[in-house]
Amino acid sequence: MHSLTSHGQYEMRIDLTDFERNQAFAKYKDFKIGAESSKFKLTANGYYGTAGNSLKHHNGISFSTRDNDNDSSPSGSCTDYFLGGWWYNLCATSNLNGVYFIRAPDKEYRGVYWRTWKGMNYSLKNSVMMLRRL
Ligand SMILES: [Ca+2]
Repeated sequence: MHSLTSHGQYEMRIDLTDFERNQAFAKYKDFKIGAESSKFKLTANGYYGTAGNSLKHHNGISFSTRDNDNDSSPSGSCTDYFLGGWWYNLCATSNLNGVYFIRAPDKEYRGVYWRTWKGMNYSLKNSVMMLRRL
């Protein structure tokens, strides 16, 4: 992803679907993933769409996994709670790599969510991230 987005300008479109078949999208006109040395820092600017900008809180943040804590929480690791890998800040207003649930999450905020659309406790049915060169 870094290699791709470091050459030319890319946009990201994220399509979200809930369990009632409603859909929403978020599009970012300027989307980049930084080099490994930046720990794959996210750049997501130029939002427009119907889902709201739940990547805003994650813009400029490095990627964290369970064995690599790069979040903004000094006292612990967001991934200990959220389990998936993401650009965790303090910690997440979106978490598309969260745990997949068919019903409500077993713990608060642990599902696949996009706060500005369905809140943090609605675990989405489907999400698709699509990258396109402009
Ligand atoms: Ca931390």
